[in-house]
Amino acid sequence: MALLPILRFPDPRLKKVAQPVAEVDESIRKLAADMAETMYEAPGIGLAATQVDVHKRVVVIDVSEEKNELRVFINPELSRCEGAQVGEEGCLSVPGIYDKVERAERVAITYMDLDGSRRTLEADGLLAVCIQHEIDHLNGTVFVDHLSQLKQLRIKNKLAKQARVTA
Ligand code: K1U
Ligand code: ZN
Repeated sequence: MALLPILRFPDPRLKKVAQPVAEVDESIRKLAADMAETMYEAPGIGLAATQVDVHKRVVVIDVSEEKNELRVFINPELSRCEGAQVGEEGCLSVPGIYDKVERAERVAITYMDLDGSRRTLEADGLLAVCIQHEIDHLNGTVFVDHLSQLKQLRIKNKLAKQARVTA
């Protein structure tokens, strides 16, 4: 397995729309394993392939306390969204920034698993939020895109300042 570098907002590659996976083969299973290692090491509760500059529709998520419930979603698609919830979100591509975002409370998705079998899942709470956050990444959207223009400008300035300090 390998740790993969994570793109940082406002890198324009985070705006690319990821392409569907035609076939779940060894290269996709290796990508998912590398993404999981990268997510656990960060640490985070999710990661989309877009964030590691691979523009394929692959997502890994583990919202468990013990970090022992890895979920891999290939070609995830929202099939149902119900209700609304507002919660604080962070992003491994926007380090140190947290803000409130409104999301659906419950979602249903279709996806393929690591064997290429088609599956469905219903989720609520943090898992539902994380699924929506990661599907946004696959569509080229970062959570700060849901915030006001003023907040986005402040975040860009803060991250640019951080980058100068660590350079
Ligand atoms: O996609 C990402 O950038 C990962 C992101 C997922 C996410 C977090 C919160 C709400 C929605 C989606 C993160 O994992 S940020 C880090 C984080 O939330 C966390 C880190 C360590 C322990 C617990 C949470
Ligand atoms: Zn993110």
